[in-house]
Amino acid sequence: MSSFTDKGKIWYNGIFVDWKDAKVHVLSHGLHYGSGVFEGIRCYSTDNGSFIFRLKEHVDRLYSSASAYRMEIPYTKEEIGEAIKETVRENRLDACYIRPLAFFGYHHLGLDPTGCPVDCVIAAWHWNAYLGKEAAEGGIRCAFSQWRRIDPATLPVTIKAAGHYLNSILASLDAKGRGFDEAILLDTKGYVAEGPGENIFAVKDGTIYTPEAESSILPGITRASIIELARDIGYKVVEKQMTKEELLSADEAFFTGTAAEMAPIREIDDVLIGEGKKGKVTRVLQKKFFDTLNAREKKYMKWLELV
Ligand code: PPE
Repeated sequence: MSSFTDKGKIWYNGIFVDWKDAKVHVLSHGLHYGSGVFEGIRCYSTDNGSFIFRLKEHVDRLYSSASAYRMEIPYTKEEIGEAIKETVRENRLDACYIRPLAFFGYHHLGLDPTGCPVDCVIAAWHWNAYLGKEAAEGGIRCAFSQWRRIDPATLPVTIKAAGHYLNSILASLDAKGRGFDEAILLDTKGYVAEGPGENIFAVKDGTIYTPEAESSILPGITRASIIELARDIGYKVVEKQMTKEELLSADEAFFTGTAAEMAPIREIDDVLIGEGKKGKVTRVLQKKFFDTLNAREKKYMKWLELV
């Protein structure tokens, strides 16, 4: 995990401040209760300029996340979209990861955040290979976590709220502590849900499976993109409940996510998935996906927004 370099500017409530000056009060509501919502967005450098992948969808999700917690972001979606692009430009970044965050700020403590200001920040930096340099090619080793994915009856799991990530942190610490690259969380019923920060797919006899959007998952923007690309190529994609056994006996499995991009899973709990290497379907999809991100697919240029 690479640490920050402290260089650059962060967009903070409408103005750019030096990286080291982007601070909050220790009694900010969001710090105590995780009452913040955020996004993870990627920008890619291509021969035709730098493009942000599915900016509109990410901004839309940020606002849905906020509304689940009755948080009113004091900017329009257009203003936030523009500020995201400006942050990339201001920092003279080409390929980067972008993290917009809105949180209940400093005013009072106590669980009802009504009256706390809504503070907004946008930071951007180089964040390569979330699951390690070799992941995209060689695949990763996963473990089923002892922690179950948060349940829709407990939290609005389909949105990206800061506090929800304590569940992901526990799963991640658990898997990494046992020497694995990443965790896989089951839902409270015992079906496969997702990774701590990734959606999961399996391939069996040429058909692609992924847990349905209604289950305990964050329905990822990468997930939706992969489903669309796969169907356009001609693969059958089925969104349904997936048992542990179905995943373990798959021919191929992979993770998708903004930070993780697309990473083959070669092993789960020391059981090889298929041949224990990047599978055929994964290879085809990954190429299509990376070509799309790099503005080499005319059909999907609709997903790219020029910085
Ligand atoms: N599930 C979870 C729980 C999740 O956090 C992410 C994104 C996804 C699925 C995939 O969603 P999408 O990025 O829209 O395809 N995780 C973000 C945060 C990761 C982090 O460690 O921080 C991300 O990838 O940006």
